[in-house]
Amino acid sequence: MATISISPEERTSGIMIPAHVEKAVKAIEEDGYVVLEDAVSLESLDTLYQKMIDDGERARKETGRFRPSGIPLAHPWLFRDIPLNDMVIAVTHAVLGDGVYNDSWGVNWRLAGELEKQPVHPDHGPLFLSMTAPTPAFRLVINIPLVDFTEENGATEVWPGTHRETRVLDSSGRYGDASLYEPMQAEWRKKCSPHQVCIRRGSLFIRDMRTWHAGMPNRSNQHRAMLSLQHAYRKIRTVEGLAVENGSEDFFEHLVLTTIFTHSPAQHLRPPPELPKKIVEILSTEQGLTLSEIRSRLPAPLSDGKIRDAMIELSRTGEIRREGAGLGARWFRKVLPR
Ligand SMILES: O=C(O)CCC(=O)C(=O)O
Repeated sequence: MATISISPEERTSGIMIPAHVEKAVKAIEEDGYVVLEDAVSLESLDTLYQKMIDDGERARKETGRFRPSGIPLAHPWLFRDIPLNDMVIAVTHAVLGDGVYNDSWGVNWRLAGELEKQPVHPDHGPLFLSMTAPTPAFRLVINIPLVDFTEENGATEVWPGTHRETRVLDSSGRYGDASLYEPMQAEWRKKCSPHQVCIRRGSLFIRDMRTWHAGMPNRSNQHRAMLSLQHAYRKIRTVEGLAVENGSEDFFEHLVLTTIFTHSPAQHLRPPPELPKKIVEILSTEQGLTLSEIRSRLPAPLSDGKIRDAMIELSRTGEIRREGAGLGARWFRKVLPR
């Protein structure tokens, strides 16, 4: 695992030494990811984690269950060394070039006692489905743990080198049909030694989105949270945009990194959509349904947009999970700890 220790001088000045940038670029090219150690202040991380835990616990009073919260994209929870971390930007700019932009920001939770391993998957398949040589990276994920990452609490598993896989997993280039994917996994397992990224908080890892990975069981008694930002090459179509609180946009100004916004209300301020419970009920009786099968079982017709919003909300709070991609994806209910 290539690890770069950020020095106090680099952190204070926001300028990463060229040898560190070069090492990071090489690791992303060869392994599909790199760790930057001590790149973020603990104060920023701890304040954010505590706010998200408090929000989740408040929900427990109403619903009886901890509700994993989205990231608060509003003052006073905006910390420059997280979305505008100069060390991260130095690396993503070196890989993706001028015009690099950030259009996605989320949180991956593994709740205390959540014992199911997530299926191993890439977040994006090869860019061109007919190529036999891999293209350079075009989208990078920046994963920032909010707690120390250990084997016990579900540090993410990564599969080094798998960003170079050019075989098409399915038409959308993502998880693919299990019968095709399992032999490929057995093949890669022999040559790439998957391992968990056990790093202290303050450290982060930057991953080519094609690199296979999985959320792991959390056997500890602390909820594990990890921020997930995406930086993309300027000619790649933007997928989301950050839902920041109105009036916070100026905070995101940066000479190198452009942030893309959406105009929906900030995620943590949005009330949960009303439909999800019905979908959870349907998945309690029948697991592994496609979206159209779920739609056909709903008591009243509902627009695809509303169903999609509900699925996003339920995935975000960890109640359901997807296997596969596109219209063929199948949805499962997860058993969550209380
Ligand atoms: O939670 C994790 O460790 C990984 C989750 C993830 O990256 C994903 O769902 O794509």
